[in-house]
Amino acid sequence: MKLNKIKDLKMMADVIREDIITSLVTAKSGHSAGPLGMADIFTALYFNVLKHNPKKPKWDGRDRFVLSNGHICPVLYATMANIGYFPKKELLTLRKWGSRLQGHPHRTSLPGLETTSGPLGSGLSQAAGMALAFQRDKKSNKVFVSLGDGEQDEGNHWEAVMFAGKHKLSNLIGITDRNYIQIDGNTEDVMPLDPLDKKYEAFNWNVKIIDGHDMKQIIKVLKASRTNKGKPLMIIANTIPGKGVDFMEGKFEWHGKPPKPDEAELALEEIHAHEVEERGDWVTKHNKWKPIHK
Ligand SMILES: Cc1ncc(C[n+]2csc(CCOP(=O)(O)OP(=O)(O)O)c2C)c(N)n1
Repeated sequence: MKLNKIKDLKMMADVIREDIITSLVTAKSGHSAGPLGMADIFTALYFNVLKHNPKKPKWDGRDRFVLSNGHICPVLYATMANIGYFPKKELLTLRKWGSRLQGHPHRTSLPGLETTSGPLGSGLSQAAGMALAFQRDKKSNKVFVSLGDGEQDEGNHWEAVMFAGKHKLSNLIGITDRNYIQIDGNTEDVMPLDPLDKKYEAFNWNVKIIDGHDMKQIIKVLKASRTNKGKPLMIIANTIPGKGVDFMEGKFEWHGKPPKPDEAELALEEIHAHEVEERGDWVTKHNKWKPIHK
């Protein structure tokens, strides 16, 4: 299912946020801030930009999507379920024993996952390898990779940055979740990264900086990335951790904990109120993309 209208994409992002909250409160563990912050970008990727087919996850012509910041997988799972990779009710098994939806993604368990991830700093190397193979085979597939900002404290990440710059991997598109938080504080206190754009430019990358919650801008830049030329592209997406849930927004304390039941209720109310504000009564009457808690 492709969504072309900005209002439909925004609505889907809200449904995905609701599903993230519901899966986390059911799991009783997991990460809240990163997944909520990246919901708009994941919606844009899977519902508009990526070439992929949920019914044929191994289709050769597909783009590759690598989740390097594996801990934000609740947003990946919620997006994949909404677009049809697996039944939505399976989101309620997040982090359970035997579930296909582990706390960090396990490639061979779930169709549609390109890599197993969790150890930070390794996704860009994997994605660069895929991009180099496509470049050598003269194939038009693109490789998109989602990266945390705190993740970029890892030294091996920068080896891959150099490698991709050297090989001019213009089919490689990185998306940095620039939310300025990591596990125990602000990124600039823990290990300063700014000016991040200048660092990538120095390593021979193209750079675009976007507002990671402005759906129009996200779609424009992601679509344009398909014709990126000469160098790899890093999209630095300024996002708000916990976006959509007032008491979580901007707080690093929500990096790695789930909402309690009363907090989840508040969060769901707030996200639903946002949907209604955006689309009015249409939401309650016609919402064809029902979140799992309804
Ligand atoms: C190699 C490695 N070291 C440590 C961790 C534990 N860890 C998980 S998430 C995280 C912080 C990552 O920060 P960021 O990439 O900014 O993610 P965000 O807080 O935005 O979700 C850490 C240290 C890990 N997963 N892998």
